[in-house]
Order: sequence, then C-alpha cells, then structure tokens
Amino acid sequence: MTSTETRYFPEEFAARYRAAGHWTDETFASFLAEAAERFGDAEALVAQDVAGAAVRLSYRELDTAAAVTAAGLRATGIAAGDRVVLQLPNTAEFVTVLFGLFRIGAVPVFALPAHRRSELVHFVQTSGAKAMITAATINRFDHRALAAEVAAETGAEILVVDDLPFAGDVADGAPVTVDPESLAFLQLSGGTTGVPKLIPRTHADYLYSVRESAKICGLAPGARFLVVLPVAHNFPMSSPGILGVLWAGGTVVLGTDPAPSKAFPLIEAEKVTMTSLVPPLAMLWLQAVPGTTADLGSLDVLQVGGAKFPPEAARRVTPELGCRLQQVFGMAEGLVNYTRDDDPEELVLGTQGRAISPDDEVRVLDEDGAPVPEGDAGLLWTRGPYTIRGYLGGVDAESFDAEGFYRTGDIVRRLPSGHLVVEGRAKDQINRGGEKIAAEEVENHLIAHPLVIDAAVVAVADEFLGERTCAVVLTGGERPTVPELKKFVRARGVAEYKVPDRVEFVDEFPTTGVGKISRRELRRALADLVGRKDEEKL
Ligand code: AMP
Ligand code: DBH
Repeated sequence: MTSTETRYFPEEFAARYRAAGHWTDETFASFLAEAAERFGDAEALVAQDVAGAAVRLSYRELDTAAAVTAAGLRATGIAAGDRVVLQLPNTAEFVTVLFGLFRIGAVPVFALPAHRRSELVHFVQTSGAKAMITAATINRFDHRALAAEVAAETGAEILVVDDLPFAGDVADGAPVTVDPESLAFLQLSGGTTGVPKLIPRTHADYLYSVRESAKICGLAPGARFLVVLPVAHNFPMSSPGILGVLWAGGTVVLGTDPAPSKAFPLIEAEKVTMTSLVPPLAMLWLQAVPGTTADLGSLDVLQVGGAKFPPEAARRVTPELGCRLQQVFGMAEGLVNYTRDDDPEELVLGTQGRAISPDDEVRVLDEDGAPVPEGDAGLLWTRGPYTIRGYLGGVDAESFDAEGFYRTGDIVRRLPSGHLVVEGRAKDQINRGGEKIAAEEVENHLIAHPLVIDAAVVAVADEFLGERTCAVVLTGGERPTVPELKKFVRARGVAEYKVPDRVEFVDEFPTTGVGKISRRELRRALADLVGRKDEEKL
C-alpha cells in the first residue's frame, strides 16, 4: 500500500519485515470484526461499566458495541486521523471506546488514570489531540473537573463517557480502511527528560508483537486473562495483554483493584487462568495467600514485569501461588522479552526472558558502543520489527543511534541462550515498583518553587517498591517544609507517584576541582550521599 503519510520505519527494513511475514495487512480498525467472525459467541469481555454495572459480552456483542460506539464517536465530530487522548479506568468503556476509535481511523493517545493536569496538557499539545475522553470519576478523583482544566488550557473537546454513552447506528460504525503501516496510537514512555515522550506505534509493528506474544504465552480459546494493572499500560495492553487475548479468542476480565481482597475472589468467580503484575503487587499477593479462602486453583500463569523481580521472590511463586511464573521485560518503545514455558527453572527464576522475534537485534555494549564480552553486563541497544525508530516529533540522538538502534538505558547481561538478566540502569529514571519516573521532570517542578535553587531526584532502595524517589533539594537560607514542598509539586498537576517520597535539604551540591559536574554525575554523587546517610543511621 502506498501512502504519502509519514513512514515510521525505513523502507529497506519495512520490506524485510513484510517479506518475513512479520508485518501483514491486519489493522486495529478491523481487528474486532475479524475476531467476531472467528470466535462468535465465545465470551470476550467481563468487566464493569463506569457506573459499576456488570458487563459480559461475547465477541459478536463486543464487536457490535464497538460499532455502536464508533458511530457515536463519529457523531461527536471525531474523524479519521484525529488524535484523541484516552484516560479511562479498567472498565468496559475502555475497550469499546478504544475499538470505536480504531474503527473510525482515529488515533488514541494513551493516558493513565494517575495522570494529572500537567501531563494531560502535554499529551494534548504534543499529539495535537482534538479531544480527550475520560470518566467522571476514577478512583474517587474528580476527572470531570480535571478535564475541564485541561480543556481551558488546550481548547481540546472533553467527552465524559458517563454523559455520552456514544450510541449511534451500527451501520455507521463499520471499520474504515487504514494503511497497516500508518500510526495506530501513541503509547507512553516513562521517559528520561523534562516531559514524557510519546511513542508512535503502527498497526503492523504492534500487531506483530501482539500475535507473537499470544503464541509465546500459549493463548487459545478458554484462556481467561485478568487485568488489574492500568489497562492502557503497554504490558497489560500487549504482552500479551488484552489485545493478545482478544486476538487468540480468550476472555478478558477487567478488575479495578489489584488488592488480594478484591482480585482473589475475582480469580475464583471468573476462573481466571492468567494475569500480569508488577513485582510489588506480586509480593503482596504472595503475602496474602495463606490468609485467603478464595480458590486460586484455576490460575495457571502469573506474569511479572515492569521492574526487576528478584530471584528470591520468583522462587516463591509456584510453591505458594500454585501456578507457573513468566518473567516479562518489556518497554513501550518495543522490545519485549519473555521466559518461555519450556525454559529450565533457573532461567525462569533468574532471568527476565529472551526477545520475541528472531529479527530482534539485541546488542550489549560498553560506554563507547563496543560489544562487551558475552555474559558481561553492558548497555542494551535494540532494533527490530516492533521497536520504534524515534519518538513523536523528531530526531533524538540521545535515544537512537545513526543506524536506528534504540538505546534502552538498561544494563543487562546476555546468556548464551539469549536470555537477558537486568542488572541495572544507566538512564536518569527511577523505577518505582514498575512506575517509571524521569528525574528531570520532577526536578523541573521542584525548581519552580521560589525557595528552591536546584534539585536532583534520585532513587533510594525500598524493600517493597524496589526503589523510591528522594529529592535532594538545594536551598539558600530559608527552606520550605517537606509537606509544603510535596504539596507544591502536587499542585503543579502531576501524577501522585511522581511526588517525591522523601526530601533531603542541602546547602551545597558536590562539585569537582575542575568545576561544574554533569547532571548525571551530580545525581550519582547525591544518590551516594543519601545512601551513606542512611547507613550512618543504621
Ligand atoms: P517504558 O520505556 O516506560 O515502557 O519502561 C520500560 C522500562 O521498564 C525498561 O526499559 C526497563 O528499564 C523497565 N523494565 C520493564 N520490565 C522490566 C523487568 N522485568 N525487569 C527490569 N526492568 C524492567
Ligand atoms: O515496563 C514496561 O514498560 C513493560 C513491562 C513488561 C512493557 O512495556 C511490556 C512488558 O510490554
């Protein structure tokens, strides 16, 4: 198919991925209609709607609901090519609106329920979104009021699903034809810079990763997949996530609360066979097993990813939860690694898996870009049939090299089997139990405070989350109190998880004899300082 639109991969590579059969003509516009033909009356979705009513839909019914929603969206003025920020909780509307948008050729821009004014305004402005779709309240927070603030700042149209059930004539909701190599949606990156980056994913590249993920995970009709992580996140969306399950004919069960007291009874009631968690939630579930009366016997696989799952915790999963463990190391930019069903136990427990595709190019390099000896730790660079070549809005020489490799910022070891062990990180990011926080983004908010001269945000070890954030704040004479500073950051309109967990005030920042040091060296020096301070207290 020819198109004058932006190409997201160089033609030489696109041709190779097409010839290999990785990229096909399948698109998200017709995805559900095709699934409905294959799986008809099988159960597709079990969820609640935003009003809290139970929803149970077969593939045919879900396809019809998406068509009706597409017609309703069209009636509001949303058209093919329009970008639309989507901020919805794990409810039935997430799925019907998502596929409604796909059907009319609109481009969803994913936001998480935790995002607030500054992030949402940024998503609307950088994507050029015409509208934002949200729910009246999510987790007891007033998103109608939040959306009104975003509208006032951006001019975007706000559609609240509680007011607008997006109903229209099914016939008006037929899937449009879209170029499979065009933009399907914008996914979110934890990022490393002042503002979160938007990740352009095409139908062809993403669907390849979804199909292969479904196969690797052995999904088939009968699979019942519970989602308790925020469904817009790349992991529960695509690894294999809701898209993999719907591609394979299984059932998606959406839960709104990952707490064992809510999730365990849902596993029993819905005979859930598989779910995905971040490490802190996996730990919480392991702790809750002895005290539960719920029957978790249906659970076959627990996926854990988003942050490093330590081997000591990994070892507990099968004996205590009675299911298999699959480790998943992925990124919204592309590359996803899985431990496999037939991997020996030491690889399942001690590695973060190996790449999906034989055409995933994985390099482990030193600081100068030279390969490290096999088995040594080094920087992970990758290129392949579902890894982006750039963020939205142009060239980024720090994240992508001249050959198109994505510099992940992760430090890994590669074993002879191809399995990767995540050893650490070189990027200025904190991984707070799977939630990624760009140091610079939070620093910019802190520096906006009139009493703050400079600030560096660093990771501190945390038993439960793996890492938490500590803001080391440079002040002159007068200092704000810690609660005042946190309140200030919150009031700037950022997701709660980005508000520093801890604040340390200092009168000076380390320097070298030669003078000013880089931000990265500064953060490293201050992380050491905070670490030493903690040791002294012990
Ligand atoms: P993002 O680019 O925001 O989608 O975040 C992806 C990043 O999350 C990766 O580059 C890793 O730093 C981290 N990550 C994801 N899964 C794992 C895992 N299983 N173990 C360690 N780190 C992980
Ligand atoms: O952390 C992630 O971004 C992530 C983890 C597991 C991911 O994007 C994925 C699998 O696809």
